[in-house]
Amino acid sequence: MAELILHHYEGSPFAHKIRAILGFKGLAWRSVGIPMIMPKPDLMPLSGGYRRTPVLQAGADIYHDTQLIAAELERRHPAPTLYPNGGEGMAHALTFWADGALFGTVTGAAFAHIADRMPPAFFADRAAMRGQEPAPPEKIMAAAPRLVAELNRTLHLVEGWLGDGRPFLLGDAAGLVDFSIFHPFWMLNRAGRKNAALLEPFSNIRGWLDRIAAFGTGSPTELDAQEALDIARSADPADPGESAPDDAGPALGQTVSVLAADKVPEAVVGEVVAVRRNEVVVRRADDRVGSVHNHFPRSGYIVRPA
Ligand SMILES: N[C@@H](CCC(=O)N[C@@H](CS)C(=O)NCC(=O)O)C(=O)O
Repeated sequence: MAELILHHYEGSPFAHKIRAILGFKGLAWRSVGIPMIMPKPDLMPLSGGYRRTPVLQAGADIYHDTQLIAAELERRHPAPTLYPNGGEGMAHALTFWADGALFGTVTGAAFAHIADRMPPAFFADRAAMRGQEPAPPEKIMAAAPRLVAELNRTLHLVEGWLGDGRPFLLGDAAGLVDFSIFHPFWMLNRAGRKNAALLEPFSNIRGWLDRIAAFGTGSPTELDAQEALDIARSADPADPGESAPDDAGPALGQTVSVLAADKVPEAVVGEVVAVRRNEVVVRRADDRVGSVHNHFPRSGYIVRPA
């Protein structure tokens, strides 16, 4: 089976969700460091323009979005399961809350404390990603009291959730719900003393964060970006599997663009080679990697004829 290659950077919370899942499942993986901001010249041939972090590669198959990356890791390595107690639906529903509202609340408060210490290029890059003008650090920081109050409400909610002494959010076994809710707090904890201090009053959360951290991040070994491209080039994409087309989805063989619904301008264009309830696979070619299959979730993505 092709090696798992994660394209990521150390400080990325979404990448840490996947690193923690790799640890939970006890997997060996190859680690390719990518820049935190654009340009990402060694990622683009694989991703077809998708710029977000992380990206998972297995040979000539490229998986986008932690929603689909987690599902793919579960498919390849089902034990231990990310969906204990049959909680797959609950895990994905809570992941939408965690990746959206919770992540926004935590990053809002965290950046309000450290905006003056962040490189201006970071805010310029993220604003450009959303087609906006960067906000000045003073403006970001002025919102701190409101954003911290909002975060505190969320922290009380999770603290109470763990209040009956359960080790993990859905009971005795850890699962996707834990990793999805963990990664924003992991980021908060390492974003300076003022941010880490926000977690101090919440002992249930701190104990739970320690239990998740104890899973580690598996066994990574570094891989040069060019080698990752060579691996894709010398591999054939795997059989994309059975399709289950539906009226709302694209047809097999159609050339489509796949765009994140939150309007990050990164449409990936390719020919549909598989479509299922929550996955679309497109084939594209690039001089540096040959033919590859890019896998996207359908939830949160707009797939249109190109
Ligand atoms: N829905 C995406 C969100 C990923 C995301 O927003 N990642 C951040 C880094 S933590 C990102 O891509 N930032 C811009 C970049 O790295 O270029 C996922 O689950 O993978």
